[in-house]
Amino acid sequence: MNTADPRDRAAGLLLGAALGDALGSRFEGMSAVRADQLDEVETSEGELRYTDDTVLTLVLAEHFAERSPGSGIQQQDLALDFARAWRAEPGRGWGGGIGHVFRAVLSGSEWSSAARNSFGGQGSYGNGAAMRVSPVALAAPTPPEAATLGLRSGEVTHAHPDGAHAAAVQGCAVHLALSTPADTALDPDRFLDRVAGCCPDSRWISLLERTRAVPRSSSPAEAAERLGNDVTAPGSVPLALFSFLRHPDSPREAVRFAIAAGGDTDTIGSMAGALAGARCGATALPPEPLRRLEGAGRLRELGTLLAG
Ligand code: R7I
Ligand code: MG
Ligand code: MG
Repeated sequence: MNTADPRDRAAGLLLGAALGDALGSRFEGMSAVRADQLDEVETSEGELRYTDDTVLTLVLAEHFAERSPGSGIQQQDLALDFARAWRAEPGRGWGGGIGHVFRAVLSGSEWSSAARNSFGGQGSYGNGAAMRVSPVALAAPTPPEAATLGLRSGEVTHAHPDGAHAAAVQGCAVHLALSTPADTALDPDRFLDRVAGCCPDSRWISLLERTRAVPRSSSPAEAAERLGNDVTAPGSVPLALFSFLRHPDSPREAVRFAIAAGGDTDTIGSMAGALAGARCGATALPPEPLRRLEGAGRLRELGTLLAG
C-alpha cells in the first residue's frame, strides 16, 4: 500500500533519487547488471555513497529551502552554488564537459554564456539537468509549473534544448508521480500523456511517444535496446520513466530494473528512484540499503521541510 502522506512522499522523492544514484554508481558503464550483483550491493555492509547526481539535487533542494515558497529560481545564484559544489567535491564522478561550465561561472561569467559555450557553442545535451531536477516537484504547485521550473533549473548548465527540456520532462513527471492517488493503479499511457501535455518541445514529445510504444513486458535489456541507456538526456530519461512505469508501486523494483539495464546506471537509477519514491513514499523504500545511504538524514529533512 502506497502512502498518501505528503511528507513521506516528499522524503521518498529525495531519498529514492539518492538511493538509485548510490546503488547504481557501483555499476556505471556496465552493459548489463545481474540480479545477484544487485542483491549483493543491497545487502553488503558499508556506507552507500552518492555521486554528482545527488550532490546537485541537494544544491537545488537547498536553493528552495533557503527561500520563501513561490520565489522560484535565481539562476545566477543557482549556477554559482552548483559550481561551488563541483569545486568542493571533485571526486563525485562528474560529466565530461560540465567542468567547463562551472569553471566559467566561478570566474565571473553569466550562467547563460557559460552554458551556451560548452560543446562548441551548442550547449550540453547530457542528462545532468534532468538527474538533479526532482526538487522542483516540491517547489511548484502544479505539474506545468514544475516543468517550467525544471527548464529554468536545467538551462543554467545545459543550453542544448535536448538537455534543458529533459529537466522539464523529468521535473513534471516527478510532480505527477507525487500527486498520483496512492490507492489507485497508475495508468502508464495516461501518465505519459500528462507529461507530454506539460512539455512544449516536439523532440521530447516524440521521445515520450517512443517510450509509450515499448511493450510493457520488456526486460531491462530490451527496454535499453529500444530507449538507450547512456549519459545523454534523450538516451536516459525515457528509460527512467519506463522503469518507473514498469514498477510504479515498488521503488526497489523500479530502481533494480533501471540499473539492470546497464549504461548510465547511477543516473537512470536515480531518476527512476525519484519517481517511484515520490509515488510510494520513504516508508516504501528498501530499509537495509536506506540505512546505509550517505546523507539520508539531510535528504529526509529537506523533503519534509519542502513538503510544508
Ligand atoms: O550532463 P552532465 O552533467 O553529465 C551527467 C552524467 C551523469 O551520468 C552523471 O552521473 C555523470 O557521470 O555524468 O555533463 P556533460 O559533460 O554536460 O554531459 C555528459 C556527456 O554527454 C558528455 O561528457 C558528452 O559525452 C555527452 N554530451 C555531448 N557530446 C557531444 N556533443 C553532452 N552534450 C554533448 C554535445 O553537445
Ligand atoms: Mg553520477
Ligand atoms: Mg551517471
